[in-house]
Amino acid sequence: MEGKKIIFSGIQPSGELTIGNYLGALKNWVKLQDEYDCYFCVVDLHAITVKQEPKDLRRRTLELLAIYIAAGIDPRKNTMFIQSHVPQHAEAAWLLNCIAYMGELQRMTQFKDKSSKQGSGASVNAGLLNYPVLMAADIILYQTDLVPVGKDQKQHLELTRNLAERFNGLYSDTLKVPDPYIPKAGAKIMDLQEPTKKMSKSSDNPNAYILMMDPPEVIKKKISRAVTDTLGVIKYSDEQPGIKNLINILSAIKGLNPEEIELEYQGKGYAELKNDVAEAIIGELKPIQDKVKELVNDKEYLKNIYKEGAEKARYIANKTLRKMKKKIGFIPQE
Ligand code: ATP
Ligand code: LTN
Repeated sequence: MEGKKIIFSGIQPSGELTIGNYLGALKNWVKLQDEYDCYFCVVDLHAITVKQEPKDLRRRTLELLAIYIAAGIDPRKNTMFIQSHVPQHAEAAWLLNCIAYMGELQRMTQFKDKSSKQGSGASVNAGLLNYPVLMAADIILYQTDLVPVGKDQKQHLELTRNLAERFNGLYSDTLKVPDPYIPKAGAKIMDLQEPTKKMSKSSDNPNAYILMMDPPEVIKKKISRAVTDTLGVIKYSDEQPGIKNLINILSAIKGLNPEEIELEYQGKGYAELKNDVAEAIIGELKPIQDKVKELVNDKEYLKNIYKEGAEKARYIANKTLRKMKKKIGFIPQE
């Protein structure tokens, strides 16, 4: 592993995964695993910024690990673990919270969106505000070079960079300043019903998203109901956000440029495009779904992976945390 650049990324077990999570994040992780030393984390501490039913959180955490593996992340090559098993994350988050500004956290788009859903200021939990600081801690603990995420996380990455630079400025060079890695295709998969909004697993309308575990009939139905327009031509343009989104989905799955797809569908109708998009999604997801179903029943196998992953992660994370604490002026334990 020596000499390889380091990648860290994570997904929250806060709901069922959508094809947005898959095409924006997971599918790219699979491509990067050979070239980088990768840490892929199930970020359960982040998930509790919104209320979680304990038994659902337990089920989803294991299912998410199974999805990572089923999607093609090889547990022998990568470090895979559950965030709450590595207490250094919460501890480093505290250290960073003490150099983060209320103003910069309140300006985060995700905070503004999610806090407005939790009601008036008085009842918004502080975890939601501090969420990106914990994310920064996740990343800096591994001296991460690159963070593969969807476009919506770009602002959080900017904050991570600012916090790392601020820490280094205050206490001398300690933390690596990471770069985001945002894919060309699939960086922002849109809502199927309102194609100007990001596809989100927390949408109230199930027709708005496709889940990774949706069966083929459901995928076909949801794609056939996807909102398009009345122009009747297949063009990759902002004037046709619904069509653009379908082209993006196809492009991310097939590894083709949107322009190539546009050319292929010249003179063809929306029904044909929708049918092909549905078939492409089904073809991509089916083997993953079968593997997930098999893996979730093998609790011992999953346990071995997350135990071993956490051991390695704790060791690496602790090295950075120790340095941070020493520079701040805490007395080392030994
Ligand atoms: P929610 O939709 O409930 O706000 P989320 O799906 O955005 O949650 P995570 O589960 O933490 O939040 O997302 C994990 C990864 O998936 C991140 O890298 C994020 O950028 C990416 N992602 C999420 N939605 C999309 C999307 N619609 N298109 C592309 N990437 C996405
Ligand atoms: N905030 C991210 C999830 C996340 C993450 C991370 C992503 C938490 N910690 C570290 C990359 C690196 C989101 O997608 N909502």
